[in-house]
Amino acid sequence: MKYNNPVIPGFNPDPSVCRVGEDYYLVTSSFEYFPGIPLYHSRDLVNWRQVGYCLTRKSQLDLTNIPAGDGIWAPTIRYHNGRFYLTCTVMGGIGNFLVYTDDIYGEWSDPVLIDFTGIDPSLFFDDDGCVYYTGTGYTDNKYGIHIFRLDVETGKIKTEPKMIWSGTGAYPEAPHIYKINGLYYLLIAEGGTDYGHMSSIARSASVFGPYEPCADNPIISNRSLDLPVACTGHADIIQAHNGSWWAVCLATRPVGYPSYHPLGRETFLASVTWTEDGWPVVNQNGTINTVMEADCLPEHIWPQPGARDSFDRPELGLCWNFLRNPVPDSWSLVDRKGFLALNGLSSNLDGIDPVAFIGRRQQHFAVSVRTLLEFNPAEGEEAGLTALISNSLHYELAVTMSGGVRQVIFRRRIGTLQKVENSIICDHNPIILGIDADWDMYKFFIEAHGEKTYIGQGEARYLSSEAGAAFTGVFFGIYAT
Ligand code: 6LW
Repeated sequence: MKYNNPVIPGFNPDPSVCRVGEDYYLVTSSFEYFPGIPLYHSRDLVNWRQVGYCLTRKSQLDLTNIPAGDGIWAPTIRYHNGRFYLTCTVMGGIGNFLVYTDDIYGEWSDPVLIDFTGIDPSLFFDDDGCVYYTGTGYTDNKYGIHIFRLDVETGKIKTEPKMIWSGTGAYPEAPHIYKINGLYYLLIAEGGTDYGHMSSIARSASVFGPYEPCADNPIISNRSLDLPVACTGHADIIQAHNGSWWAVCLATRPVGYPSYHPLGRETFLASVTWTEDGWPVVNQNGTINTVMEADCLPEHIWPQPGARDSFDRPELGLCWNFLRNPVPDSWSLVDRKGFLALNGLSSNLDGIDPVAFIGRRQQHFAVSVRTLLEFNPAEGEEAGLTALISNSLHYELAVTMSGGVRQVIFRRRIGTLQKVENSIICDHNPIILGIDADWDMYKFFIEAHGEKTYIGQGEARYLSSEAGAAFTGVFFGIYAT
């Protein structure tokens, strides 16, 4: 049967998956966005629906002053004895921690801190009741995969962290341990998260090693191949309820030349088979594509939320994110029914101070975005629509008042280069602000009385990690300042 990748499109890197009976739960990294760690649910591993976020309270995730690209890195989700555990790192914040919940549709605990300096933590629950923590860190200036026993209740480290593998190349990261047929398998990412990304595996009779690398490493790699998918790696594997095996991993869909990927790193799925001597083979030959052939689980499709949000429910739809923690009075769904009210703050999209912003991921290359804005700006006030990948890479179309003149402006910021490229005097209020996007260009327009006027455009290439954004993907957002 054929299925399409990515299975979760738009910025959704570092996927980790667990199974409870016939239900699958998957989490991805969310960096400087709040709420933190989107949580997805599936019954067939191909079709996913978002059911919430793991970190929904500031007591769980304080993103104050967190720069773009820091924040939530690489969560791991595991299910053990009726409880879900999630371990993760807040870069630039509390470091490594775990949270847990007994109700996947409910709230997660406050963080339990884990005193290990490093990234990409994972948990492994052994049959004898011992819990092991793996992560990437340093011993004697050597970067590699470390393991120690953990008291999962208190977060206390019970054995000295031990380096167990440094992989086969650069940047051994994202370790996960699985016990399969009595052997401990250690799956890692390597090569850095860019075009050299890959996944490798090793195994041992003892959880502390020594680990023997698979002769066929890397087991996932699209390096140097002319495919529509690149940067494959950072995987988690799982046995499905019918006995089949699968890998989820991150990958990108680069476009253009030299290539770039404005949608960020997305979540991909591949089938896994096993060799006679017990090594996993991902999608027959370790490569991953947009169209895949596999013996899939019976299809289970979810109704997806509509593309339009009329802001007429008491809660924000799950697709919406804030940049860092929201300032409580900076937004409201009840001030005016059917509207999202943004109360502009003094800071804007260029910094890392609190900003009145609500956005959603760009999930497809060819999209059209529009929002109706009603706004009576005072001098210097501004509200608008942005395509943004970081505080130093964004384009926006905004209504503002300057020199006593109400106008619509189109501005681009690319690194330290910043320019208002167009401004037109405009009295329409309300006004529709829109973006027509494809893989090449974001074209910004206004629409009033049914007439569409393009105001400016910006290359998609400069809203990408190739242009300097770290780790994330493009958001479409509305903001006020
Ligand atoms: C992630 C790590 C990585 O923690 O990128 O280069 C980091 N690899 O595995 C952020 O996604």
